[in-house]
Amino acid sequence: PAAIHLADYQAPAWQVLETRLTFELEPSATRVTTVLTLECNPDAAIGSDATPPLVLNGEHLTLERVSVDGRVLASDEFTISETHLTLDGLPARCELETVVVIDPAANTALEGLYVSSGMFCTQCEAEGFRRITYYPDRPDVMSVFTTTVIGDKAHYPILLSNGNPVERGELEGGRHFVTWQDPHLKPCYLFALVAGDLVKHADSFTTMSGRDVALEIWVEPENLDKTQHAMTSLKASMKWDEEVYGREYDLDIFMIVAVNDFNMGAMENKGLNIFNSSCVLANHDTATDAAFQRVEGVVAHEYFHNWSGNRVTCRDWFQLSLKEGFTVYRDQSFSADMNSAPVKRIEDVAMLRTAQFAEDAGPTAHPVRPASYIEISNFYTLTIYEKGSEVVRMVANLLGKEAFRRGSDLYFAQNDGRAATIEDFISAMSEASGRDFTQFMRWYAQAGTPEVAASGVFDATAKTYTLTLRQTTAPTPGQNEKLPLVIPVRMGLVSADGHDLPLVLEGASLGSESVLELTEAEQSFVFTGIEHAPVPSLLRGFSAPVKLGFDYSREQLAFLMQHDSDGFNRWECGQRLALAALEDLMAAFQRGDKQAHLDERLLAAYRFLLTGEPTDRAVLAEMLTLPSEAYIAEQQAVVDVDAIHWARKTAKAQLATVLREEFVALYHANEQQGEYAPTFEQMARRSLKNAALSYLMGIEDKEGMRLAQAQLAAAHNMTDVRAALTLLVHSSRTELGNPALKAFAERWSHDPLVMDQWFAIQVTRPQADVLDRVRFLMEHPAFSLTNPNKVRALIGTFAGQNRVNFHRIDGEGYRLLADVVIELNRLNPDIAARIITPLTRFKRFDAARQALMKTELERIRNEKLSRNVYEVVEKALA
Ligand code: DPP
Ligand code: ZN
Repeated sequence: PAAIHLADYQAPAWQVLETRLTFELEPSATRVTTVLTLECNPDAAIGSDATPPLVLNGEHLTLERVSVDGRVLASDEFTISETHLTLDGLPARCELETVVVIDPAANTALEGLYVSSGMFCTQCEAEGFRRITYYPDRPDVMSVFTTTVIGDKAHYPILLSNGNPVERGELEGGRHFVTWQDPHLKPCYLFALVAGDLVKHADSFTTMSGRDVALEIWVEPENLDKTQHAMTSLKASMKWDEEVYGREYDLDIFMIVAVNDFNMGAMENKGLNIFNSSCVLANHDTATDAAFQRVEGVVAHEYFHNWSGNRVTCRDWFQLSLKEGFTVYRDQSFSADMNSAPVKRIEDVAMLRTAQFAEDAGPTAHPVRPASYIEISNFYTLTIYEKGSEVVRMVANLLGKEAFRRGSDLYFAQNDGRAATIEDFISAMSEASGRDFTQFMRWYAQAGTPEVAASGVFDATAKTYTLTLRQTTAPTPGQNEKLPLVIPVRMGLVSADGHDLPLVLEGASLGSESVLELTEAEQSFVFTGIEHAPVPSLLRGFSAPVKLGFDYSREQLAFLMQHDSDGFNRWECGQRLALAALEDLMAAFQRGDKQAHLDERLLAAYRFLLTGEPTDRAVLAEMLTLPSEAYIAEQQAVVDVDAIHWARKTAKAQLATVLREEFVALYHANEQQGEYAPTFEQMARRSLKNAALSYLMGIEDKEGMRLAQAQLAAAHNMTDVRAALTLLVHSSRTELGNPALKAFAERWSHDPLVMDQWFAIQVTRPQADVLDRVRFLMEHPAFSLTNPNKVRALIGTFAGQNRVNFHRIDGEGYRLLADVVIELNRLNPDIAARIITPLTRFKRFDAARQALMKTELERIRNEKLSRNVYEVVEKALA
């Protein structure tokens, strides 16, 4: 397969003025009749009357008929291949009709039109529409769509598509139809169709200009009691986007449909969002607090796309972060406003620094705007989404609230109804603020995580503190030379009594906090009027997506953890202190010393957290969580999974032993009172309580055991049930864990989303027998390789989160994953290419593991590979 390059972009030769689709639904043979009103773009015409060829994409389609302006074409009047339909010599304006037959029931790739739990649904982004009909399947071709859906009335009483319903009626043979009209220009990746036996949760929203919008969440009947949170989140999102960005909804109806088999989290199709059921369904019996927050975030994300993505779309797929980075930034800001803002920031940064940094340091590293790809589905990545969001966040912070809002207003005004580029976004920001973004644009072009080395010198005589910042970015595949970026470093200087000192830089008073802009490879900043040596607090709020190094003593870290005025940095300094203590234990493990003691300074810091002034509960729960194994691994030159696992487990046990009474007290202080509600105050209490329980269970404390069993039996809500069940199943006490698992499965076998949790709990068991359990569970009736959620819950969770067992030195974990990838490569290439990720990171491990992982990658390479898996494996082995 060949790569596609951004540099080769050419505007489309033909536009589609109007698209009329008719679907005659049958699971194994759906007929799609497409009428396109086409117009040749004036610049593309060859000479005065000759038109360029019309090249339409189309895959897995059986063509029945093509006609132009009412005349059926003979088979020598067009060219057809496995991927294209080409017509020559068309009039500059014409009407093209095609009739194709497709097989949705056999579509296990879940792209295009497919059947899930007996209903029809679609996923067209990025290039699924070409599996539905012949079409110029590229985002810069925008058209109005009219869609008629015809289906059996008994099986498919509900027929949905984009826009507004304009006509419906009965047909012979027990069939009926509905016609939908979408007046907004859209590219075909935003097309959607749903047909099934569904029920709706209906509500309404009055927009800022006073229009009533019907809101409908469509689900299978048994899920109707899991839709309230999504509806509440949707209304909050609509309101927030009006208030914060001035964006109003633009159709009379907004629909969400929950689907069980879905590759992504959700999809922002115009007026008809289709959601993975895991990102929309939640009630307190079946979903954890984390799931509630995911629902809120994803509902907001997809809704926000109505402007950042749909009204203004992307010119080509290289610009994907134009809509995704911006929309993630928007949903992160929304969630911060709805919940605890510092905790939201901590969670987002923790994810970025483990998963995205690892991606940016691995074989598939790519810029936020890639220069080339083989399969675009492989580029729905943490870099495009999360790093893309960090880049927009830097723009927002550099401009300040008001200028950023002027910039976004201008961007929407200038590009409404257009397919835009990242330059269009940045130029609106520049025009609105007067700021020059020339150098800043390197963030979009350069892959890899920049490292900023900071050092400080205090001069008692001159009363100065000189902070020197040096930036470097390591080479990434295909990019050896890296240029200096614009790195905003928000910072303060903290005095010995814990206060921010007034900052004076080159005679200018900056207040107690400043944003230094590092633009060169190395720069020094001299602060004057400093009487005593300060402790610098750097990169507050994680003001840039970089790795910042400063040679803090552990005393300084403990000090900042208590005194930094920036909540994010208090957490960050606690994490740095914990990391240092964990690295001591890892070193002890590596020299065979299993008696090593945890650094007293970390114990003291924990004692301070547990007994000091009560602070924000939600932040406290984060601060009481040791860095994850994945984050610790990210900080090592060579990852030693066993040392990391042992160190973290040992640190937890020692903390629990010394601070047992405090953890018991913390548990009781945060026990549930009253009805469950998905409020962040309640969530914070639950996470604190369950953090305490987790420490107690880390030493299999008797009282902890009793509390866990009681919490499980009380079954007050899934957050508490799952936490208790996980701790019991992960303990050595199988006589407690096994019956609990069995009872749980009996209670919940009818609910696929709960069974996904049941799988995840078991495959994260740290004990060595877990691999047999994974293989055993793959045969369980509730598991299915064709369902992406099951694959993620069982295989993805095992390979991604059970690091000691996935990286077993006998290579069995690797073999298991490779076996699954090989099967999925045929069934669902998109999921196959995602689930393989842990194997591609082999360079981070010791030689023995590297060899084992490479062997499995080579075994995969010997298969007949999909483009998706081919691209990832080739890059990994390059
Ligand atoms: N549906 C995916 C998302 O919203 C891709 N657009 O990010
Ligand atoms: Zn998105």
